[in-house]
Amino acid sequence: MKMILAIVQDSDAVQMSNKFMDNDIRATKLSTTGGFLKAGNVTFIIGIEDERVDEVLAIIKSVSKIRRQYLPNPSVLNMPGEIAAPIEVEVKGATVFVLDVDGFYHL
Ligand code: 2BA
Repeated sequence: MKMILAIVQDSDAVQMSNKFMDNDIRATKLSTTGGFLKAGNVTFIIGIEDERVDEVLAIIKSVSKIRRQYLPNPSVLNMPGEIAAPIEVEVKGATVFVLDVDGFYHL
């Protein structure tokens, strides 16, 4: 068995949750916060048989979208009147970890 931890953007989370349900994939959804942007994202915890990992990854890939976010340029924050281009950050569709599971108990 594997555990998949998938960090996805808020905007894709509902559709992803629905796809997991439709495909009988059990998942737990956590509200999380990215350390860099300090914006909300969603982390799914999925316990799954080894042979279904690719199926889960395919669903995550099909739903999640790469998006661009813009941050104020910190170099001008203390200079009133200065205009500088905001910093562009590309947020990937999903950040996914696949872990081996030593034990699984559903008591
Ligand atoms: P955040 O930490 O808010 O990062 C959002 C986006 O900001 C990142 O997109 C990346 O494009 C940029 N970024 C992050 N740290 C940076 C840095 N030190 N310098 C410059 N740019 C930086 P993604 O890489 O697609 O990450 C999306 C979200 O996935 C992250 O949100 C974080 O919540 C999670 N994540 C990404 N890599 C991770 C990792 N190795 N471990 C745990 N969580 C991770």
